[in-house]
Amino acid sequence: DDSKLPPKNKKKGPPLPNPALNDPDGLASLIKYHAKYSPSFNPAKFDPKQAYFATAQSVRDSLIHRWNKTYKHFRTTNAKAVHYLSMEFLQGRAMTNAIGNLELTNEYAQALSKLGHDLENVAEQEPDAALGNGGLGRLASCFLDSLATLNYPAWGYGLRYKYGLFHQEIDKDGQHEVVENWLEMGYPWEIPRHDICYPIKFFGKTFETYAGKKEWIAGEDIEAVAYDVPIPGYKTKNTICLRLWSTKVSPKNFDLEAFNAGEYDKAASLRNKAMRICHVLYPGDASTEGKLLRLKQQYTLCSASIQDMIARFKEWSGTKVNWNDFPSKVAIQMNDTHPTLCIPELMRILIDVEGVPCETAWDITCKTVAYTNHTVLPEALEKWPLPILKKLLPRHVEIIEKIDERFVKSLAKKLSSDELEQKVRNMRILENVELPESFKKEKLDSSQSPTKIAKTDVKLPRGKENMADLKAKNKERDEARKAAIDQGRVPKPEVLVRMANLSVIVGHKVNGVAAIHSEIVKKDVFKDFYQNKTNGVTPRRWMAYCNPELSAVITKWLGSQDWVLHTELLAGLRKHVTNKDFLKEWRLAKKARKEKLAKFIKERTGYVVNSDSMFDVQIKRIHEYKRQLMNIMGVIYRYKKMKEMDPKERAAKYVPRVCIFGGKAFATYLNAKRIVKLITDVAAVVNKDPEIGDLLKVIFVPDYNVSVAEMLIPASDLSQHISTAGFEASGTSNMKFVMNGCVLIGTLDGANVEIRSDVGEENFFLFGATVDQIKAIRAERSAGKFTPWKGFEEAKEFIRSGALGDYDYAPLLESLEGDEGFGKADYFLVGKDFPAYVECHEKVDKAYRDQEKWTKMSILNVAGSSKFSSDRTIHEYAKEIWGVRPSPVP
Ligand code: GPQ
Repeated sequence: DDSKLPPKNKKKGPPLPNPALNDPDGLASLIKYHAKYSPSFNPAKFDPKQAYFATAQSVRDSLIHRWNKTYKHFRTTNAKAVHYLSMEFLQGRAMTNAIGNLELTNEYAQALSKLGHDLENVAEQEPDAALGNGGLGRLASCFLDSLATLNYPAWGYGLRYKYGLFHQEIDKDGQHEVVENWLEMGYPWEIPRHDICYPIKFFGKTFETYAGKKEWIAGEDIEAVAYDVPIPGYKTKNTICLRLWSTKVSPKNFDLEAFNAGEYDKAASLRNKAMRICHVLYPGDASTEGKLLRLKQQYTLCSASIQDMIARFKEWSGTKVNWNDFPSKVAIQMNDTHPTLCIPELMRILIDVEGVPCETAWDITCKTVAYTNHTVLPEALEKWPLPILKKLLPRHVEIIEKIDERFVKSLAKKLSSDELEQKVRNMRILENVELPESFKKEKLDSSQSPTKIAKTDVKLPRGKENMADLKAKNKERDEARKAAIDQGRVPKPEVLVRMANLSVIVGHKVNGVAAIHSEIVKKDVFKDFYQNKTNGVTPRRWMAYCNPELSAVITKWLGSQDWVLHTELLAGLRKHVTNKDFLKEWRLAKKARKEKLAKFIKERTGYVVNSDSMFDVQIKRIHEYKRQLMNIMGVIYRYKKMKEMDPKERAAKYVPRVCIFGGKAFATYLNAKRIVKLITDVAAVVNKDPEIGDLLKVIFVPDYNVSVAEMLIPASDLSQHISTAGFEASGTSNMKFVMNGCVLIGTLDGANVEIRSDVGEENFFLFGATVDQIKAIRAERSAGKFTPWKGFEEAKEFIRSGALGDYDYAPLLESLEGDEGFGKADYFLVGKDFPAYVECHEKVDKAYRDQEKWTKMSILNVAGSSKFSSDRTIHEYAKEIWGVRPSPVP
């Protein structure tokens, strides 16, 4: 369409326009310039895709400018910087965020409109960068936004996966995973840095050289090359760097001889091996090959990042490198245990390459690294088989074994012999290894001076067991086990490396991610210097940019936009809560987003929903502990009851609701996939029932990702955070919903606890068993004493009856049945909590009928959301863990 072409650039040649950036005409000419001279697409076309790429290029120019200034400034001040290591960054789209943080939203909207385009539509052309699975990765991305905004010297380090999280397709058989080729059209936000490239080694052997020095000669060599993504802060020049590593081989590893002999696969085999490392996010690790690949990924991230930090430290130190200064310049935060290999890698480089004495290297490493724990689910705590780790990283295993040995010795000096064996077994890094014979001797010889490992002082778990009994039982069990192994009746258990234990032993700080979670981990992980850092989310992306309508109302009534940086100002909304005009504007803003969502739902699913209905939303990864199953069974129960009533009674009892679900199931997690299928089956039946009409609709939004969340969260009235108590470490979408004036229904789990206390108990729908009740509930059940509520049985019966089609739900229903057994006995207490859950939803219906009251609840949720800004979280980490200070670019 010629009419959409940018007006012809009158000047000859490509001198870059240098407009005042706050001038829409100048921006328009910059966009035109890029549309014309960017080589990646045909200049004869200027459709929304091209407009997106050209606009992105123009924004990128500004970002690079600020980014260069930022690191020049950091270099001049040489202040301590934090390095956030994470295997996941769930960035989502970048453009709206970048333009917003540069405070150029209106200018870009006008510029694009002059060129015949609409900013929102152009921004939607961008594919999501989904280099993460869920909460953990999105948290890392929120942290980068806050680090930049608050002017902290910081780096993000991750991997540049060719294929990020899979694209979810839904059909009559349920979920299918399809690769998401997010890099296909090029990613305008990254800057390839071919000058920043480090060798990465795998396999091979270690050799003793002289005086106990070690040399590791590798069996496979690859290279990690940096791709830098600038992360702009809001209302500041500071723009920090997310450095993503990609893998390759150096050209010398390409076998030209083989290629010329026609052996093409052989010629390229090393290259393929190297490229494979960054192919996909979280490759399946059920097989040994899969484990090796995942370990290679983790090690690549750690080794390249540590080498980068060391190179910078040396360069910035000039001629006099003092390694003892390293911890006063470098803080490393490990986002869960995935980057734990940075511990032995830092020690290896210090000792073997830089010649630092072991004791000093140990001391430096401990002072540098800190660890965040994100789960108490045992299956999510990483353990690697020792032989696999040893094969891939022989030198690192030696270092890990040394750390383990020292730790065991230090425990021996501290604990009484009664508790010793059990504690050592629980706390040491290696699992399933016999205590060394010398161990008992060490124990007796307590006159030795304490080793330097003394910082790993432990606080013992407060078990109430009778120690003598326990000891006797353990001894009996151990002897029986040993005899069975000796006689070959039972295979010798594999030795495992517990990454969390390694992180806790070495890290100078360990933290959980919400108050309740930290309490639980403190009991299990038993560390004196244990901390809580309640998660947070960035109010830029999750309020200002995704919900401009509500943000405008907030800004108007607070009298300024300062709340975007200072969320404590949101409390000021409370004093307007009786003002009718305010309430009306609030409702209209929410309504505008609901209409947008209704349109989106129509496009994505074909279903038509009424935007006057209550929008009830549960979006997150599909997992049994998150209990989407309880939600959909509640919907089934509601539907059944509706069908039993006459229309009048039905309309009197229930308010019209749209129950919306979204989330991906891990490809091999069958019960999660069955839950997805169940939701879509219920939707197919309910949505076409003319008797029910608008009173109940069920929607499964396919391919849930960051951008879908940005569409759903602002439009929600009610959202569900209903995990079994004690299982959700924090949750972060709960915070986003609260910030968008959505009321929560939930259990006392994760950050719900703190949210409820901050927004007020009367503005939160609470139900369900609490953490301290769970054990007794399970015990009761295994004693055969639990009788499920008849409503729960009815819902199960409905699923079993075939009313939803012929899919086999038996395995899913079996997980809810029986008193004992793996994957059975309703481990996540759906049946136990179900009656309270249904009752709580009845309260929600009643409350929603009074729209004025509901609007007040909605406002009070936003007013109480201040603490959940990631700015607060980052300030806490900076002060209490990293020891870094803001350093704004002048
Ligand atoms: N979380 Cl261990 C993940 O998203 N992935 C993981 O591998 C682990 C934790 C989540 C956790 O389930 C949520 O409760 C937290 O809110 C989130 O991490 C961020 O801390």
